[in-house]
Amino acid sequence: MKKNKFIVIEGLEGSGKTTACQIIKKILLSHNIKKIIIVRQPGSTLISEKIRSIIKKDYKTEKLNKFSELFLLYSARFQLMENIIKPSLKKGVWIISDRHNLSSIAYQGGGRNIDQSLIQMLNNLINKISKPDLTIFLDVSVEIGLKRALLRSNFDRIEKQSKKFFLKVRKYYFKFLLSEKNKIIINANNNIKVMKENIKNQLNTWINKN
Ligand code: Z5A
Repeated sequence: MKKNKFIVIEGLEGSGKTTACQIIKKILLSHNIKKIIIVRQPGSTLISEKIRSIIKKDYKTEKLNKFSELFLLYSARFQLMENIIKPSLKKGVWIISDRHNLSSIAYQGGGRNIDQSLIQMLNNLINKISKPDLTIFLDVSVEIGLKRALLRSNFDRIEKQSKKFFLKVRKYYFKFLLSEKNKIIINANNNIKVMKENIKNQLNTWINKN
């Protein structure tokens, strides 16, 4: 039987991460892997979901400081790692996580210009709890991603950022993906059917090898 793994999905808004999590779950089930949980970041614990709503809401009369945003995101991540991911991995459960450390490198480091050494320090603490076995990056253009996100619902606080912000986020994703050993990059500009086939082919190959 295969050892359980911690799989992370990353990408810009509208890249299809939520859709891909369900696709990945079905692929795992086809390998007779039954113990699977899907989590989202920030979120997926009681406290982390409360933090998520603070992060997404535009309070209008009070701007969320970029360091407050960073530490809130990591507070949510520590809650999730300690309370859900670590115990589940111990029980042999496969984890599919919608976003993880790389989002903070790209959004807070790239988008908000926070020093990467601070983010790296926090990532090191998170990685001590557990490190992902695989990162699947859904690569969508900023224009297509935002168009999809807008079709789905009104923009939240972060989605209201400028195109320049998201171009920097995308640039940082790629800069840091270079050093990521276990990764799969999927062209997410394609329609869902093509994206699904690409994920299926690459993930099946990875599962058979690992
Ligand atoms: N954030 C951060 O700054 N730092 C961090 O460390 C972390 C997060 C962890 C989370 O909000 C916000 O937190 C996010 C980054 C920040 N903010 N922004 N902006 P979220 O979870 O609400 O947003 P998101 O993570 O960006 O996800 P999303 O907007 O929900 O998009 P998605 O999950 O990638 O896509 P989807 O829901 O699967 O698809 C969106 C729509 O497009 C939907 O109608 C689909 O049917 C459609 N879709 C999906 N794929 C396709 C393809 N291939 N073709 C056509 N249509 C498609």
